[in-house]
Amino acid sequence: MTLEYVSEVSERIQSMEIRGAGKIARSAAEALRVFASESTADEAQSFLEGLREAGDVLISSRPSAVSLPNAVKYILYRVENSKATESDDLRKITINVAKEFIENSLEAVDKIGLYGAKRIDDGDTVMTHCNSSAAIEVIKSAWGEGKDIKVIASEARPRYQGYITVRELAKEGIPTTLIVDSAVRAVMKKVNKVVVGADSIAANGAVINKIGTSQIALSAQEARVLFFVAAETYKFHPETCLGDIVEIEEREPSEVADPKEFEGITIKNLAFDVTPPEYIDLIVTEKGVIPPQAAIMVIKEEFGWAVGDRW
Ligand code: RI2
Repeated sequence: MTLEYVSEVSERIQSMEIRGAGKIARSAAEALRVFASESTADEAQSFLEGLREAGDVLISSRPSAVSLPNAVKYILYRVENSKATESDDLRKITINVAKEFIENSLEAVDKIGLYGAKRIDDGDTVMTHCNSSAAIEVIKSAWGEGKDIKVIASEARPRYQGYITVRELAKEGIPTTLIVDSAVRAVMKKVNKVVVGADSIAANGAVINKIGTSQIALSAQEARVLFFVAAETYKFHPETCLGDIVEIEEREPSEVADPKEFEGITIKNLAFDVTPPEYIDLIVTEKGVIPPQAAIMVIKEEFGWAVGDRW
């Protein structure tokens, strides 16, 4: 039984070599699949103990994207409730459930693209932030339908995931402009729709996404620009129904500036912020397009198993 691959994936998630809430979740599922296929445990109990340990390692990699614990807990829940008693059967179930999670996750992004594209009009200028595969799918899907759209994308300092976004969109031939994060308000009057992704969505509909998202939402609100969030249902945070607060990841100051050049100065590197539901017009999920106020319903329907009798 080896945790080698699991630890490697965990490190790659921490360093952000693997990043993006959806991708993190799929990589964790894949790591559990590999763990199961390599496990030599011949007793059900020891297989399950190893699987739980692997899950804990993965969950501890990054704190803000709930997609990660949701993926791990879902796989564990399905395996633990499978009634299988032999380690071989548990192994097969883990492999199948992990594969199913990955397939469903990819399919969800496609559906979000289709649903979200209906809310993008011909001639629109769409703003996006950071690098969200779900948000990009909405944009690509609208473009694929022949809509003549333009995109404005912000850099997303300090890790510059906006660079990935602009390159990806330009490859599709979509006219794309890159701006610095602080230029958002200056260009908002030219924008018709904002589409961003999510790392977590709380029970009250608040969206936790890349730092800078909330000021884009504020700016969009001021300019009466529609603000959409594209997110799979496994980005809704079950524990927030019970009062939990989503932990905002604080990363190394050195990602912002070299601390040696700023001695005696605190450099803060908050990776995410919270956009209140009042600033969000729609959340596009694979199960449909909903107002942020419906988040609690999504959690009840999709995560009853996770919250169980703690409701
Ligand atoms: P998808 C990213 O976080 C961004 O905040 C992005 O909006 C979100 O995950 C969702 O991404 P980071 O990993 O799942 O770059 O839509 O810190 O790809």
